[in-house]
Amino acid sequence: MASDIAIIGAGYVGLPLGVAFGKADATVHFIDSDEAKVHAIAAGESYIADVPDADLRPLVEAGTLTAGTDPAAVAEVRSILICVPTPLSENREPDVSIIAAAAGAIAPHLQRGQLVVLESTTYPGTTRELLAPVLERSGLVAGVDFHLAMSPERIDPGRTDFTVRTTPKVVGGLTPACAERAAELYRLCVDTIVPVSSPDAAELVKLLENIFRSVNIALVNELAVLCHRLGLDVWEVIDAAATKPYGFMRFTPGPGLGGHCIPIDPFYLSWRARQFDFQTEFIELAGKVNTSMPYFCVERISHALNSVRKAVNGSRILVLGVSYKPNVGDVRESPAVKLIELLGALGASIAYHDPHVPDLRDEGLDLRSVPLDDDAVERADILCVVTAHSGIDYGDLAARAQLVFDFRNAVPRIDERVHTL
Ligand code: SAJ
Repeated sequence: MASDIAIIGAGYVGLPLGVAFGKADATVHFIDSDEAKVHAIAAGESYIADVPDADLRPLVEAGTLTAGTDPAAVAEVRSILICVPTPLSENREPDVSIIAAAAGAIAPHLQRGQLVVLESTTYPGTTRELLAPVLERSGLVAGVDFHLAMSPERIDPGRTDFTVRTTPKVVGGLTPACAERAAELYRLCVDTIVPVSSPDAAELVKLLENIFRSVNIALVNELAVLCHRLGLDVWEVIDAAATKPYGFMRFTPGPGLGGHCIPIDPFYLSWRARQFDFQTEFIELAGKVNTSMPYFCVERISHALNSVRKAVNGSRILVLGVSYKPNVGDVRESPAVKLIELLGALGASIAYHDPHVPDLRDEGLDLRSVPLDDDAVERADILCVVTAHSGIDYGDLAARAQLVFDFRNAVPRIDERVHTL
């Protein structure tokens, strides 16, 4: 029985999207090169925190969701969604090779009348200039023989207040007919469709969303450094500014920028802009400020230890929270990892506690999360709150610790032992 939809890439974007379509009674076939993912789906076992087994299993058992590794299966479906990673290369340039590989795998099996949608975050022009020509190796013409559109993913891991259905979906088609065909598909599982004039516009919308965050986070990070010089409390200033009921959006400083979106996506646009002799100075400056924050934090930790006549070298430092943001276990691009590396290079003895991250072996660090027992807390020369997960009693920790550096304004400032950004 052919499925309605094939989803290429069953990761943190593809799996929740497929489940949302499945719940709307569309049949979905996941195609992923990772056999472990394929087997897990077939067993109704989710490997994505936001997708409970209770959502996945019934759809698999009903035959609504299936999975496989063979791209030839796309020949049987009406619509093909590409949800593959778009990382940066070694020299911080867009790496769209995974999109190209997915398109190359689809092309031999592409059928007349099918719809192909790219969901991966990428630079404006990717759909038209990279995806279309590879798919046209099929002999079919994009926008004529098959529909082609771009609809950027807006899956936010860990978020529960907005779902696939309640998050508006931007859609840009190669032609108006392509856009309408894509909109018709997404209406199955999304309440609000936002049509834009082209795939390029849709690609740029997503980048603007994430560059907006990167630049504003850099702004408050720069303010945090300035406030330290001025002897002002950056948290007080931001909290008071956030009382403005209009024209302001609260961002908070921290040890840097983590995750697989915000530190990466802006450089897809700055790379593309350079092809048009254009310097995206905001993006570059934001990147400079955000990547400088772990170094600033090391300086602040050093000064805090100095205030009790200790050096970083030889100090026992307990890092609290190493994932890239609260209440997730993802450590990709996490500034905590950079911070640990820098402190280790200065001779500190590092331990960490993170209930969501059992170990840091994948980050090249021979460290496992330690329990927050008295020994760990009281033996530490300084306890550093780098990512403030929920469910931790920061006040109790502050009372037990010798010294605290709080990078997230999570610790009650009970006395002068608690230092903050
Ligand atoms: N961060 C700060 N200060 C802030 C906000 C974030 O230092 O005020 C840091 C975080 O600690 C983290 C990094 O920036 O290290 C990124 O945080 P994020 O809140 O932007 O979370 P992400 O990376 O998961 O971004 C995702 C994005 N979602 C999609 O791409 C679909 C982003 O567009 C969302 O706006 C964001 O989640 C969100 O709002 O949670």
